[in-house]
Amino acid sequence: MKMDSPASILGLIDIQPTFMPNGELPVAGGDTIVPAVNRLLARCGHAFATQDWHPPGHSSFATTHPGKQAYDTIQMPYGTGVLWPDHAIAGTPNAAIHPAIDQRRIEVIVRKGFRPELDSYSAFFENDRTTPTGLEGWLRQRDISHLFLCGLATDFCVAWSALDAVGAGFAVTIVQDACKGIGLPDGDGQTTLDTARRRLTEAGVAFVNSDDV
Ligand code: VGL
Ligand code: ZN
Repeated sequence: MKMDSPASILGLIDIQPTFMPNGELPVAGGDTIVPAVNRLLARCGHAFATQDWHPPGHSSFATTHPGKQAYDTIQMPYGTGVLWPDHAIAGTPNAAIHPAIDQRRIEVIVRKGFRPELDSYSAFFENDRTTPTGLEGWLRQRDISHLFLCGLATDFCVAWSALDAVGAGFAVTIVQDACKGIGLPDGDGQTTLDTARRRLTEAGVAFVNSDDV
């Protein structure tokens, strides 16, 4: 399926200044994907975007848990979670879609992570894995069957979105040069990028470069 097919959509995952150099949760090179994303937007048939959108004092912030540091892990009621620097505060300029992104083709924007007690990486489900964002229904009602994903971060919100999309029955292609990852240690000398790449490949997610879609 091609990206400009009526059944395809380009998904922009969390392309927000908060995840870029000078942001609160900087992803190395996060700003460098913007030109490639704009080129993809100019060529796609449809597009959606997500925004990480947290209230102050969110449960995923290390500052909410006395004695904890950013990038520590913690037991949440729904499983192990990573604690992050305060980031993506709803309504702040750094939580906006990056101002250099050409939004003309973006048909719907999904915000996630706004429940104080629940973190949210995926565009489809919050991290309890049961609370839906509504995106799946929107895509189905629009007869979309193939997602092309780009954005931040490859090993967290892009990866979780891609795996949930596969689980929901969509074909998924990750545009790898239009993504950047965080890469936290993940045991056995592996990083979260290694783990994500393995899981995504096993799930049948395809990887392409933006010049090849
Ligand atoms: C993200 C960590 C925390 C992401 C969001 O967009 O990948 N990562 N919140
Ligand atoms: Zn977040």
